[in-house]
Amino acid sequence: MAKPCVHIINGPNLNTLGHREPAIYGTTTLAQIEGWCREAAAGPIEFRQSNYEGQIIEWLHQARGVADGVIINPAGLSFTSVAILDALKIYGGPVIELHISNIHARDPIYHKSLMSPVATAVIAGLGARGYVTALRSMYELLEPTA
Ligand code: DHK
Repeated sequence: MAKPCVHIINGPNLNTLGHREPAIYGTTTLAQIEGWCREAAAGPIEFRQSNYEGQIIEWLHQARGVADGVIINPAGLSFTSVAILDALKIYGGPVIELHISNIHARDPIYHKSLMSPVATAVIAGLGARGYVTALRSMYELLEPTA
């Protein structure tokens, strides 16, 4: 495979990382996370964030046939958006669902992600560094080394 292309998609409110509930999300900004991902990248990546469900859906449609893998933090839309769930099915490639926090240790409204049944893997609770873990894990999924 040519250098794998990975799209990283972030949902609502993640643009406020850094000052958003630091006790839960830490103080790392999304721009810093993007920098970490670009340093760790072994191929082309797209790193995007939107507060709008439709924009996320458009990006997932665009990823079909382009991205070898998708890493998505749907944020609050994880628990409500059947439309994003359907768009993940349309994309059809490997998906890692990522949450900075351990959603299962939080309020019950955060316990059931609609996306998880179609995700190849779910990472939750590793904090901002989880993005780099997800990227490295995606490369391993795409090109197993062991
Ligand atoms: C991010 C959000 O914005 C929340 O709505 C989710 C997720 C958790 C995260 O941990 O990255 O519940």
